[in-house]
Amino acid sequence: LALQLRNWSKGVLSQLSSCNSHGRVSPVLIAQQRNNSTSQKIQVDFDQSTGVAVMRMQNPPVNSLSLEFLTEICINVEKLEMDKSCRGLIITSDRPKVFSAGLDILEMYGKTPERCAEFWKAVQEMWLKLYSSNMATIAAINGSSPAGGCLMSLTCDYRIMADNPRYTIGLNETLLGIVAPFWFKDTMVNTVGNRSTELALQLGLLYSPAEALKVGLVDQLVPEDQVLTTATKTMSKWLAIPDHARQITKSMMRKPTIDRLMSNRESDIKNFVGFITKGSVQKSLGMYLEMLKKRKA
Ligand code: CO8
Repeated sequence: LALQLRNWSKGVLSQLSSCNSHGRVSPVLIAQQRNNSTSQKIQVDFDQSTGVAVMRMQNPPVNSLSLEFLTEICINVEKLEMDKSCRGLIITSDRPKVFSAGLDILEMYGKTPERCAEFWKAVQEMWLKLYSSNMATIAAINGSSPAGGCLMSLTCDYRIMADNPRYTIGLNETLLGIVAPFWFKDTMVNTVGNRSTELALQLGLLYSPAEALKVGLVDQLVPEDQVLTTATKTMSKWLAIPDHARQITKSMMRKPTIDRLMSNRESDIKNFVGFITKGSVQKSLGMYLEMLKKRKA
């Protein structure tokens, strides 16, 4: 089964990688949009009457982004993107207390260089698809959102977070002894500016919701039980803008950042694999995993 899954995701990812310079996908893998679809780890509810889809992540325990999960996210986003009646996408979590724990650390620990490369390509793909989406996108952040989880929410046009001081959000890579790559950094700079990014990335800052609002990492805080309803209401404001004007504006703002990764994908994969397979980095990741386990105990 593992082998089948691996081959399947390989095939899908190689198809998914046929993006144009905006990260938009050529008409491969075109699937007619169904109203609702549920895969094992993702539930998509598409409301034809509003043109808004809600994508719920349900990858227990903490929605960590494994190769398999990233592939499912890409497939679901692509299906929605292809359906011109879908104009808005809300991303949220079905798991309690966590939006996404970020990249699956186990995908970066003790893995072969080939597998690491395959994984990283999927991380790139997820970012490209979401950051260049023509849909209006809102992250309904109903739990903690470290590292890759924060990156995923940063790809959206607007972020609404649950006002619960126990939750945190940020690019905390340095705490794991790893380094956020240039396109993580660019996405953060585009959102909160250079100085806040410099502090956040070097110190691996994980912000409380109130702090995140203050630096502009999220746009709005609401009580936990109102995250999704607020996202839905906010989406209608975004969809009141004519699509083409909003889309061209979004592309104008994001294209230089997207192009930068598009023209450096292979070297970025090489850098990642070279870095992550280093003995010293593996040791740091091992210690971080131990710390996560101990903290639990
Ligand atoms: N990957 C894999 N497993 C994880 C992850 C993860 N990111 N996060 C948590 N887990 C595991 C835990 O180890 C634990 O496993 P087990 O049940 O076997 O002990 C299980 O998930 C549940 O975790 P918790 O008990 O900690 O759950 P809580 O609800 O108490 O807390 C949190 C949830 C806040 C999300 C907490 O788990 C946490 O802080 N996790 C770590 C988050 C993190 O630091 N992620 C960083 C990932 S790296 C990344 O995304 C970008 C990398 C860029 C690479 C660049 C290299 C060049």
